[in-house]
Amino acid sequence: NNHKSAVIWFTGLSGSGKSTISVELEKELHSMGVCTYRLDGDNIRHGLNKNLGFSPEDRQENIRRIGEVSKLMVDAGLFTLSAFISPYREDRDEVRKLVEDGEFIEVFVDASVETCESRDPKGLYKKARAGEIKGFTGIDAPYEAPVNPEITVDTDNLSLEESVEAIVTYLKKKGYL
Ligand code: GGZ
Repeated sequence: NNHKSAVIWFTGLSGSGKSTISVELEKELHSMGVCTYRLDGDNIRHGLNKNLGFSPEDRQENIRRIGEVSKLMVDAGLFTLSAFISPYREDRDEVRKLVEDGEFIEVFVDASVETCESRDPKGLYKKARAGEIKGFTGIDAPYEAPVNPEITVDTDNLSLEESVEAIVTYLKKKGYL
């Protein structure tokens, strides 16, 4: 149980695989005796951030609050897995600045809009195409890909297991685990 804590920040389009990968990574970390906490839309957007929508301003405030919570979790010694679209580079960089050097590990979950749209597990892309959801990331709202992420997982081509493995390998190589 001798590890440095950090926030593993997953960014990517809806349907890119952020949540799925974070759930599997968490299982892997637990099997190694690492304490974690996972933040995602289910436990944040229905509670702490239930007054926020999807305008650029609300997304910025969403990410700011999640960044502050992530910092608290890291201070508590937890590996914090945060999975949010976080489409704006500047907002992600603000979170990076909030924590100590080496405590922010940005994971770009890289899948093309075409791939995400073909998965469309909740039918949201279909609704966005039909104009029933306005300002949907990747359709009529921007997604700014990271320029220098610590890790990129290309989920167009990697399996879930391979994606998790790539992150674990990074964490070991950098001495987090
Ligand atoms: C993008 C939206 C939108 C719009 C609702 N744009 O696949 P999901 O359903 O579960 O993931 C998406 C989630 C995005 O919330 P985040 O907090 O991660 O977004 S951000 O970081 O940009 O603040 C999607 C659903 O909410 N959703 N409307 N317009 N995704």
